Amino acid sequence: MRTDDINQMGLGTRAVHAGQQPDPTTGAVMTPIYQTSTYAQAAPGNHQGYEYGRLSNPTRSALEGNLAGLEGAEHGICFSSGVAATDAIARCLRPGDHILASNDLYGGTYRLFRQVLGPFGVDSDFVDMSDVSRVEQALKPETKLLWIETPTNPLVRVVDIRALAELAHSKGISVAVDNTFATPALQRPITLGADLVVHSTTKYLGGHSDVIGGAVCTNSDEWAEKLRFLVKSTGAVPGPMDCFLTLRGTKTLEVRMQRHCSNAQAVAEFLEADPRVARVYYPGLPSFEGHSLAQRQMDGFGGMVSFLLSDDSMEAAYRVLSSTRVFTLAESLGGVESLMNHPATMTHASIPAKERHAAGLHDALIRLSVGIETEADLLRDLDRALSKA
Ligand code: P1T
Repeated sequence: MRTDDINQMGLGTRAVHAGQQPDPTTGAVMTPIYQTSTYAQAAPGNHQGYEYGRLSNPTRSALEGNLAGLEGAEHGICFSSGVAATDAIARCLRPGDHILASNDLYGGTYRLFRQVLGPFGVDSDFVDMSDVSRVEQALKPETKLLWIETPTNPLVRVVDIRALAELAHSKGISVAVDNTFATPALQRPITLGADLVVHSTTKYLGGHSDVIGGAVCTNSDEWAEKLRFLVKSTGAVPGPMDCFLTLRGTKTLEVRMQRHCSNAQAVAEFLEADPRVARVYYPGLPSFEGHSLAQRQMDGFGGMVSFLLSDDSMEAAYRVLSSTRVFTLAESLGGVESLMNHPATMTHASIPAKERHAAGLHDALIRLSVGIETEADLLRDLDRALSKA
């Protein structure tokens, strides 16, 4: 199918076909794993578009085309992990530049900005981005990059991408949206004004918890050129097998997300109605602060649910965290299987407690990545675990 035709089609069709062509040498319908580090040249510089595996690889190119197609972007650039994708964007800044980021965000992004980039003279601040006026107040003359996560990790706050992109662009600031939680099946930040969309493809895009990867999608030729230069020069590239696995995952993205969303909605409603639970964080609950914005901005509310027990002691949280049978206690999210995580000691431990608390992240918060298992089994599992609280 021609690229122009595919880009006019629905998300499910793009998930299966974007970036995919039968293999030109054999007709193989599925993109092969081109497990090679280098490519033969007929004469110096006379090659078929591929020179060396760090620069490019046909399996990676197919994945890049697929992700760009899903995000409605001109360019897709793949990395060896989500943090490598984030790092590449941040490396385009210079000493004295400033990043303004969500105060509720993946702990590894905080660690990268503060502990890795800080010593190189790139400053960062973290603010509640669900409030546009706070973002406006926190911008500095040196701010060059607005780093948005929405829904945020782990409080699933919803941030108005369009409003923040307008604000940032009026001051010449680039806007990156980490779309890992929503995926392009539920939210397409480029259509809302973002310059860069970032993914941990480790999560919903891969979808099966068997590969680590990252990606950036953009319509900007300038950003794409800078990022490809960094891929070549710093080498954080995914292997062909990992690209193949991710490509296999993206084909079922739309149907998986539908099930993640319906299961998460059921889990959130179950928890909200339970007296053993004090507070539920899920954009699909009408009682949740970001609900109406999520309805406007997203095509579904996602698979991530966080909650706080009525007994908000660490002991009670630990009892629940070690009592489930279907939910597995583990870092990460977005796979077909349900996971349970304790942000304060696991995914967000690198954010100092004072800053976590200021951002509203309670030490006893439990985060769920709701998988695609049978809904009743998930509810029964949570009910039993809550009885241990
Ligand atoms: O793990 P990696 O592929 O490098 O992706 C980092 C990353 C980036 N952005 C978001 C929103 C993320 O959630 C992550 C990774 N997060 C977890 C491992 C987690 O359990 O939250």
